[in-house]
Formats: sequence, C-alpha cells, structure tokens
Amino acid sequence: MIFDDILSKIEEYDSITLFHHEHPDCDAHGSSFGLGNWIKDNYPNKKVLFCGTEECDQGYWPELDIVTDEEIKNSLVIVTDTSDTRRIDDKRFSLGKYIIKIDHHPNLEPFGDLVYVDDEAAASCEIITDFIRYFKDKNMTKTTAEYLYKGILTDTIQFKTTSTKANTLDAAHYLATFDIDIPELNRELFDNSLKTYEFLTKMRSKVVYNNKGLAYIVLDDNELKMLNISPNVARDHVDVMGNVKDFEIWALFTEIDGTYKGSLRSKHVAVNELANKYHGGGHKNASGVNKLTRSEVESLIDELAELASDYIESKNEL
Ligand SMILES: [Mn+2]
Repeated sequence: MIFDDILSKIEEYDSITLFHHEHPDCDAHGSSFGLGNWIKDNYPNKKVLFCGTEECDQGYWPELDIVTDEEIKNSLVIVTDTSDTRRIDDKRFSLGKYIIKIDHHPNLEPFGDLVYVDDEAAASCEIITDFIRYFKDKNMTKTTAEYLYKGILTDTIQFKTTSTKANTLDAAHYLATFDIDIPELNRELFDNSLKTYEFLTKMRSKVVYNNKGLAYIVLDDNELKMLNISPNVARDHVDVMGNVKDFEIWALFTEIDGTYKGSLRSKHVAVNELANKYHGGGHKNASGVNKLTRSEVESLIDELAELASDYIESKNEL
C-alpha cells in the first residue's frame, strides 16, 4: 500500500518540509497543516516546517515558517494539492533530498520521487484523511481534524459539488469523531463580512432576468466605482445568482481596461463551448470569457438566452 511507503519515508527523515500551491486555498493549507501537525504529534522529535510565501484569506491558519535553503536540503519534501511544479509556492522544494507529491488534480506532471494522486478524491484533505485513518492506532487530534475538515468543506463547497462521493463523506465522518465544531467551522469559512453583505445586496438589484432561464449582471466602470469594488473581486461573486430555481444559466460581466471579462455558470447546460467562441474556456458548468467588446457581451447574452430557453423547453416537453 502506497500509504505504507509514504509513512516509511516520513519515519526515515529527521526533518520534513511541506509545500503547497501559490494563492493557497483552504485545501492547500489544510492538507499541509493537517499532515504536518499529525507528523508533529506522532514524531515529536522530528522538525516539521511549513513553506510558502502567501497566506489564504479564507478562515484562520497558523503562520508559515521562515525556512532556510539548508533546512530544505536535508529534508523530506511533501507537496500537497499542487498538480504541477510551476504552481508550487516556493520553488526551493526542488532542493529537498526526497520529494513526495500528494494531490487530487489530474496528474499532468507527475513530479517528485513518489507520487500519490487520487483524482477521484474531492480534496487533498480527503486523501490526507484517508492516509491518517489508515494508521488508526497513531495519535490524532482535534486540531488536525479541523484543518482537514476545512479543506474538504471548501473544496466541495459544503458537500455540494459533483466531486463529493461516499468516500468524501466517510472521511468527513471520521474527522467529525474528533469533536470538531461543525457549525462554527462553517461560519468561519463562509460567513460574509458586512462590506460583502452590503455589496451583494446592491448586486442583486442589478440582476437582469429574461424570464426564460437566463440571469445576468453587467457592471461597467462607473457602476464598479459606485459599488467600490474591483472587477475581479466582483466576478468572484457570480454565485449571488446561484441557488435560484428559475435560473438555469447565470453570468456576470465586468469592465476592465476598456473590455469586458465574464464568468458563466450553469446547472445542466454546457457553457464552455460558447465560452471558447468568446476568447475563453473552462468547465461544462463554470467558464470564463475575456476581452469582449460591449456588443460582443450583448451577442453572448443572446446566445446564452437561447441555450437556457432551449433547455427549459426540452425539459417541459418531458
Ligand atoms: Mn484541492
């Protein structure tokens, strides 16, 4: 079993350095802090260091360590939640004596000396939880359980994504046995600031609904200034239109440097082919478009409206 191989490497090294991807999210932090904390609890004589330069702005996390080249050179490097070396936050990972990659993204670049990728897992924290519960007799604490639960909860958007499988819930169940405060963790990760709450209220007043499955918002420079928000942060809130029964497709366009960027979302219809046509791309139900003129935005809206109404009509015929 590969978990035995990973553990024997951990046991072999006196020092372990953990790495994750740039712009870390909760799964990046959760998987490295979760695994690192578990190693510290079980092997108190080992030196465990958390590398990286960037913080995650969702939830509370411990501070990263200041790590010297020398410390990395003598260590076992474990990189979690990162599919390719280009995205590792702190390129000094390559100095390590032995490198382990643990990830749940498609294995496009199997870097390192030992690679464990499970692309069926909803989160890297699910994999680390599988690893930890494989060694059930070892020490496991509430703090480690919280780190891992936060990564699973965010990567699955509160257990709502298609990647949420029986094993995801099994892993979460195991973590819940360590007396973690589930509602408090949800609040920590998903409650809005007052500023965001007020912004979302204003955004809702800008939604245009065509009565046939398509909802959208277009924010030009002026409106963004009035909302006092950057175009990119505004687009992060495209899901202000999610969770509405009548909306099959929803989209948010923001003006940036004279052209428009857009985020497209859908429940069932594929929107990525249309996104490709408008200098963009992405996944079936979540895509982006870029560098559109205002009239291209209008024609994209027309095409999205057609997709949405076709879908609704085909559903009504059933
Ligand atoms: Mn992840």
